[in-house]
Formats: sequence, C-alpha cells, structure tokens
Amino acid sequence: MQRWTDSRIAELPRTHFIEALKLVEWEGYWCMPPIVKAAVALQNNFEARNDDVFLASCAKTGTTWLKSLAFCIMQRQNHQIVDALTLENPHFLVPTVEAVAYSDKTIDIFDASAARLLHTHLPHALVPDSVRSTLCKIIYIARNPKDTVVSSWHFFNSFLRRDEELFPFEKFIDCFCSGKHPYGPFLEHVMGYWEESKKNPKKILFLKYEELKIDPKTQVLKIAEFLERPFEDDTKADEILSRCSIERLKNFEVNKSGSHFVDTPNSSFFRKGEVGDWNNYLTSEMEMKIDNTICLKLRDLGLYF
Ligand code: PAP
Repeated sequence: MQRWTDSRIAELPRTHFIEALKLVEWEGYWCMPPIVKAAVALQNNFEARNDDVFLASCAKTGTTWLKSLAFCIMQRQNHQIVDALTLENPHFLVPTVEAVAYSDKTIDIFDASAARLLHTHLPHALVPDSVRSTLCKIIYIARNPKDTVVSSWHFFNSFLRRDEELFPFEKFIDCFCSGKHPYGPFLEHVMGYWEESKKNPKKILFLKYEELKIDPKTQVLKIAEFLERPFEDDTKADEILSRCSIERLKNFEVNKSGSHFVDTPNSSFFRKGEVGDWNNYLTSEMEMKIDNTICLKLRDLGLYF
C-alpha cells in the first residue's frame, strides 16, 4: 500500500465546496484532505474482525439515528450501558473511523480485543480491504437525495455566526448535483453499497431512511435479524425505537449543549427528522436538476425514493 504524504495529497485535484471547505478528489470521491489521510492510514493499518459491525452512510442520510438504533440493538442485554444514550452523543458511542481525529475524546478504534460497532462515511470502494474481505457485517443507510441536500444545507449553516449570511442555496444544490460535496458523488456512494448488497445480502444490509420512518418496527427487527441478534420479545423493538426517537435524543443535555466533534455542536445532528421537507425548500428548477442528475439514475437501478 502506498504512503500518502501531505504533499501527495496536495497534488490531488481540488475544489471548494460552497467556498467554505477545501475538498480533494481521491479515487473518484471528494473528501477533506485530513479525511483522505485518515482513510489511507486505515487502509494500511485497520484489521476488521469477523464479528465487527460497520455502519455506513453518505452524510446526512440518517447516520445518527442508525448509530443509536444499532447501539441499542447490540447492547440491549448489557444493563450497565443500555442507557448510555442519555449521557453520550451517538457519534461518541459509535465512532466514525475516518473522523476520530475530530473527536474531543480519545477513541481507540484499533483496539480489536472485542468486537466493535463502528461507522464510516467512506464509499464502499475505499473502506479498508479487511472490512470487505472478512465476515464483518455492514449496514448502509440511504436517503432521498432531496431531503439529504436540504439537511446538509442546514447542517453547514449551523456553523455560521449569527451575523453571517446563509450559504447560497442554489450554489449548494449545484455542488451536490455535480458530486463535489463531502464524500460525493452521492449517486456513486449509494450505488456502490446498493450493488454490493445485492451481490452479498448476508454481508451488507441496505436500509432507507424513508422506510425506517414509515415502518420502523419492521426495519429494527430486520436489523436485529441481520446482525444475528433476533429479538426474543418484539416489544423490545418498540422500546428501542422510543429510546432512539429524535424527540427524546435532542432533549438530552448532552445533545442540547454538548459537542463531540471539534467545533460541531451535538445539536446540529438533530433537526426535524422528517420525510419530504425538501418540498419547503426546492424550486421546480432545483427539483428537476436533482431528478436529472441523481434521482432518475437511482430509479433505473430500482432504487425508488
Ligand atoms: P451525519 O451524516 O452528519 O452524521 P445524519 O445523522 O446522517 O448526519 O443526518 C442528520 C439528519 O438525521 C437530520 O435530518 P433533517 O436535517 O432532515 O432533520 C436529523 O434531524 C436526522 N436525525 C437525527 N437523529 C434522528 C432520529 N433519532 N430519528 C430520525 N431522524 C434523525
């Protein structure tokens, strides 16, 4: 495996995402330079165990919810930590492997003394080889691109000072449609996991945020089955869903006033949590642009959103 130095990363094609964030194009995907460095280090050093579980997502597609649900499903017998969500943000409980350097606490994702529950925003083609080659399971969550882009716009605006203007929405949509956004292109990100999940459904479970919203219990039971930790009593699934509801999580002190990632308030991960909020934001022109660049292609693959 090649060593990627800062100067090598500096030679990669680059762009500015909404003029606020420097991104480089690495193996066909746009990432912040420190993320590329971390991802290369993972490729060189991370050894997955067969019993590890990886959650995966492009940004703003339901990561925080999936982290909470998977954590509760896996820890439901462990009475000492089952209620950890009351005190810790889901992003601390389930670390994003390429972003641990942004955490305000030291997290050792390389400690393989026990099975791990981890997350990545990296596309399937760029996760460490051992994640693909071992029996470790992957759960991917996808979301309608229109709600994803609206959620992302709110997220980035949440970093602005009160006196700063919001990021121009039209430009934001253009970046999203051209694929030049963190972990983009969105389409290829979704396609990569979708195709792999069809080839190997025991290895990758492909979930949709919308299906989780419409029929959460069925989806939670499906996750538990996939992880080979089926519920003996279905009412436990209801309990986990209420533990992980956005209304509950966003009201914990840790999520109202705390932060886990440097300069990122935990509150910015919880907004409305609805399906179809894009109707309140997109003009018909913007809608058409997203349809033509992303939605129609997803539909061709049989992925209806
Ligand atoms: P990330 O990729 O930066 O971790 P992610 O959690 O994927 O972010 O996306 C945040 C979205 O999930 C927000 O959507 P919105 O902007 O449309 O409201 C957030 O509200 C939503 N979300 C967070 N927690 C939950 C939850 N428990 N249930 C449902 N939706 C949630």
